[in-house]
Amino acid sequence: MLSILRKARLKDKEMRVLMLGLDNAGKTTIVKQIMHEDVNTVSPTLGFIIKTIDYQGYKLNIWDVGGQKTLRSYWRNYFEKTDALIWVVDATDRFRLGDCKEELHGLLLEERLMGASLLVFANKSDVKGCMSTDDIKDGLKLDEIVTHKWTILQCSAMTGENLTEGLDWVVTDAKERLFLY
Ligand code: G3D
Repeated sequence: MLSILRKARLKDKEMRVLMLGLDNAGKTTIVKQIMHEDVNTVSPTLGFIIKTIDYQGYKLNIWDVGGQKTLRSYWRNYFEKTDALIWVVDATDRFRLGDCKEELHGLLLEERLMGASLLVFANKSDVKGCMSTDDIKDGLKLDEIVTHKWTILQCSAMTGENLTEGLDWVVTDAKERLFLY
Protein backbone atom coordinates (compact mmCIF):
# COMPACT_ATOMS: atom_id res chain seq x y z
CA MET A 1 0.00 0.00 0.00
CA LEU A 2 2.74 2.40 1.01
CA SER A 3 4.63 1.69 -2.15
CA ILE A 4 1.52 2.39 -4.26
CA LEU A 5 1.06 5.75 -2.56
CA ARG A 6 4.71 6.59 -3.03
CA LYS A 7 4.58 5.69 -6.68
CA ALA A 8 1.44 7.75 -7.18
CA ARG A 9 3.06 10.88 -5.80
CA LEU A 10 6.25 10.36 -7.70
CA LYS A 11 4.32 9.68 -10.89
CA ASP A 12 2.37 12.91 -10.46
CA LYS A 13 5.65 14.72 -9.93
CA GLU A 14 3.83 17.07 -7.71
CA MET A 15 5.77 18.91 -5.11
CA ARG A 16 4.45 21.94 -3.35
CA VAL A 17 7.08 24.50 -2.60
CA LEU A 18 6.03 27.77 -1.07
CA MET A 19 8.24 30.81 -1.46
CA LEU A 20 7.49 33.47 1.07
CA GLY A 21 9.20 36.42 2.72
CA LEU A 22 8.74 40.07 3.49
CA ASP A 23 7.89 42.39 0.64
CA ASN A 24 10.89 43.67 -1.30
CA ALA A 25 12.96 40.57 -0.45
CA GLY A 26 13.25 39.76 -4.15
CA LYS A 27 10.76 36.90 -4.61
CA THR A 28 9.39 38.18 -7.91
CA THR A 29 12.88 38.81 -9.23
CA ILE A 30 14.02 35.32 -8.22
CA VAL A 31 11.11 33.80 -10.13
CA LYS A 32 11.87 35.94 -13.17
CA GLN A 33 15.53 34.95 -13.09
CA ILE A 34 14.63 31.27 -12.80
CA MET A 35 12.27 31.65 -15.76
CA HIS A 36 14.91 33.56 -17.74
CA GLU A 37 12.78 36.67 -17.91
CA ASP A 38 14.07 40.22 -17.81
CA VAL A 39 14.87 40.99 -14.16
CA ASN A 40 15.04 44.72 -14.77
CA THR A 41 11.32 45.16 -15.27
CA VAL A 42 10.02 44.06 -11.88
CA SER A 43 7.22 46.23 -10.61
CA PRO A 44 6.26 46.32 -6.94
CA THR A 45 3.85 43.61 -5.86
CA LEU A 46 0.56 45.20 -4.97
CA GLY A 47 -1.37 42.43 -3.33
CA PHE A 48 -1.05 38.77 -3.63
CA ILE A 49 0.34 36.83 -6.58
CA ILE A 50 0.71 33.11 -7.06
CA LYS A 51 3.05 31.78 -9.69
CA THR A 52 3.82 28.25 -10.65
CA ILE A 53 7.14 27.25 -12.08
CA ASP A 54 8.08 23.89 -13.40
CA TYR A 55 11.46 22.84 -12.16
CA GLN A 56 12.86 19.50 -13.23
CA GLY A 57 9.29 18.51 -13.89
CA TYR A 58 8.08 19.46 -10.41
CA LYS A 59 5.52 22.09 -9.66
CA LEU A 60 6.72 24.95 -7.50
CA ASN A 61 4.13 27.37 -6.20
CA ILE A 62 5.47 30.81 -5.48
CA TRP A 63 3.55 33.03 -3.12
CA ASP A 64 4.37 36.64 -3.55
CA VAL A 65 2.77 38.80 -0.93
CA GLY A 66 2.71 42.57 -1.11
CA GLY A 67 3.65 44.97 1.64
CA GLN A 68 0.37 44.84 3.51
CA LYS A 69 0.93 43.01 6.77
CA THR A 70 -2.76 42.16 6.88
CA LEU A 71 -2.38 39.86 3.87
CA ARG A 72 0.10 37.65 5.68
CA SER A 73 -2.72 36.13 7.70
CA TYR A 74 -4.05 34.60 4.47
CA TRP A 75 -0.87 32.61 3.86
CA ARG A 76 -2.18 29.91 6.15
CA ASN A 77 -5.01 29.03 3.76
CA TYR A 78 -2.53 27.53 1.37
CA PHE A 79 -0.24 25.50 3.59
CA GLU A 80 -1.84 22.12 2.88
CA LYS A 81 0.53 19.49 1.48
CA THR A 82 3.52 21.80 1.43
CA ASP A 83 6.75 19.91 0.85
CA ALA A 84 9.18 22.77 1.25
CA LEU A 85 9.30 26.38 2.26
CA ILE A 86 11.68 28.88 0.71
CA TRP A 87 12.06 31.95 2.89
CA VAL A 88 13.57 34.87 1.01
CA VAL A 89 15.47 37.50 3.00
CA ASP A 90 16.70 40.85 1.76
CA ALA A 91 20.33 40.72 2.91
CA THR A 92 20.57 44.50 2.67
CA ASP A 93 17.64 45.11 5.01
CA ARG A 94 19.17 45.12 8.49
CA PHE A 95 16.34 47.25 9.78
CA ARG A 96 13.63 44.64 9.23
CA LEU A 97 15.62 41.55 10.18
CA GLY A 98 13.78 41.38 13.53
CA ASP A 99 10.45 41.57 11.73
CA CYS A 100 11.63 38.91 9.33
CA LYS A 101 12.60 36.62 12.24
CA GLU A 102 9.19 37.04 13.88
CA GLU A 103 7.32 36.20 10.67
CA LEU A 104 9.47 33.16 9.99
CA HIS A 105 9.22 31.70 13.48
CA GLY A 106 5.48 32.34 13.43
CA LEU A 107 5.18 30.34 10.21
CA LEU A 108 7.16 27.45 11.62
CA LEU A 109 4.58 27.00 14.36
CA GLU A 110 1.96 26.16 11.76
CA GLU A 111 0.93 22.56 12.11
CA ARG A 112 0.42 22.08 8.38
CA LEU A 113 3.98 23.14 7.67
CA MET A 114 5.48 20.66 10.10
CA GLY A 115 6.69 18.24 7.47
CA ALA A 116 8.25 20.89 5.25
CA SER A 117 11.96 21.57 4.94
CA LEU A 118 13.16 25.14 4.95
CA LEU A 119 15.54 26.86 2.58
CA VAL A 120 16.52 30.40 3.54
CA PHE A 121 17.68 32.46 0.60
CA ALA A 122 19.87 35.39 1.70
CA ASN A 123 19.16 37.40 -1.43
CA LYS A 124 20.93 40.44 -2.97
CA SER A 125 24.42 39.06 -2.34
CA ASP A 126 25.59 41.19 -5.27
CA VAL A 127 25.15 44.32 -3.15
CA LYS A 128 28.35 45.43 -1.44
CA GLY A 129 28.06 45.53 2.34
CA CYS A 130 25.05 43.23 2.53
CA MET A 131 24.71 40.92 5.53
CA SER A 132 26.56 37.62 5.45
CA THR A 133 24.78 34.33 5.82
CA ASP A 134 26.17 34.16 9.38
CA ASP A 135 24.65 37.56 10.20
CA ILE A 136 21.31 36.37 8.86
CA LYS A 137 21.56 33.00 10.58
CA ASP A 138 22.06 34.82 13.88
CA GLY A 139 19.44 37.48 13.20
CA LEU A 140 16.81 34.91 12.28
CA LYS A 141 17.92 32.58 15.09
CA LEU A 142 18.07 29.68 12.68
CA ASP A 143 20.08 27.58 15.12
CA GLU A 144 17.05 27.50 17.38
CA ILE A 145 14.98 25.74 14.72
CA VAL A 146 14.74 22.07 15.60
CA THR A 147 11.32 21.31 14.15
CA HIS A 148 12.36 21.62 10.51
CA LYS A 149 15.32 20.58 8.46
CA TRP A 150 16.85 23.84 7.22
CA THR A 151 19.70 25.37 5.30
CA ILE A 152 20.74 28.87 4.30
CA LEU A 153 22.29 29.95 1.01
CA GLN A 154 23.33 33.37 -0.15
CA CYS A 155 21.94 34.18 -3.56
CA SER A 156 21.35 36.94 -6.03
CA ALA A 157 18.24 37.23 -8.14
CA MET A 158 20.17 39.69 -10.28
CA THR A 159 23.18 37.54 -11.14
CA GLY A 160 21.44 34.20 -10.63
CA GLU A 161 24.01 33.10 -8.04
CA ASN A 162 22.94 29.93 -6.19
CA LEU A 163 19.33 29.95 -7.40
CA THR A 164 19.66 26.58 -9.11
CA GLU A 165 21.65 25.21 -6.18
CA GLY A 166 18.84 26.27 -3.84
CA LEU A 167 16.10 24.70 -5.93
CA ASP A 168 18.18 21.56 -6.28
CA TRP A 169 18.46 21.30 -2.49
CA VAL A 170 14.70 21.71 -2.12
CA VAL A 171 13.76 19.20 -4.80
CA THR A 172 16.34 16.62 -3.73
CA ASP A 173 15.32 16.89 -0.09
CA ALA A 174 11.61 16.62 -0.84
CA LYS A 175 12.21 13.68 -3.17
CA GLU A 176 14.06 11.85 -0.41
CA ARG A 177 11.14 12.36 1.92
CA LEU A 178 8.59 11.27 -0.68
CA PHE A 179 10.44 7.97 -0.85
CA LEU A 180 9.82 7.53 2.86
CA TYR A 181 6.05 7.91 2.58
P1 G3D B 1 9.35 40.95 -3.71
O1 G3D B 1 8.72 40.23 -4.84
O2 G3D B 1 9.89 40.05 -2.67
O3 G3D B 1 8.48 42.01 -3.10
P2 G3D B 1 10.97 42.17 -5.79
O4 G3D B 1 10.63 41.75 -4.29
O5 G3D B 1 11.33 40.99 -6.59
O6 G3D B 1 9.87 43.04 -6.29
O7 G3D B 1 12.30 43.01 -5.59
C1 G3D B 1 12.33 44.19 -4.80
C2 G3D B 1 13.48 45.08 -5.25
O8 G3D B 1 14.72 44.41 -4.98
C3 G3D B 1 13.50 45.40 -6.74
O9 G3D B 1 14.10 46.68 -6.89
C4 G3D B 1 14.48 44.37 -7.30
O10 G3D B 1 15.09 44.80 -8.49
C5 G3D B 1 15.48 44.31 -6.17
N1 G3D B 1 16.20 43.03 -6.14
C6 G3D B 1 15.65 41.80 -6.07
N2 G3D B 1 16.60 40.87 -6.03
C7 G3D B 1 17.79 41.52 -6.08
C8 G3D B 1 19.15 41.09 -6.08
O11 G3D B 1 19.50 39.91 -6.03
N3 G3D B 1 20.10 42.07 -6.14
C9 G3D B 1 19.78 43.40 -6.20
N4 G3D B 1 20.79 44.27 -6.26
N5 G3D B 1 18.51 43.83 -6.21
C10 G3D B 1 17.52 42.91 -6.16
P3 G3D B 1 13.25 48.00 -7.18
O12 G3D B 1 14.29 49.05 -7.30
O13 G3D B 1 12.53 47.73 -8.46
O14 G3D B 1 12.35 48.18 -6.01
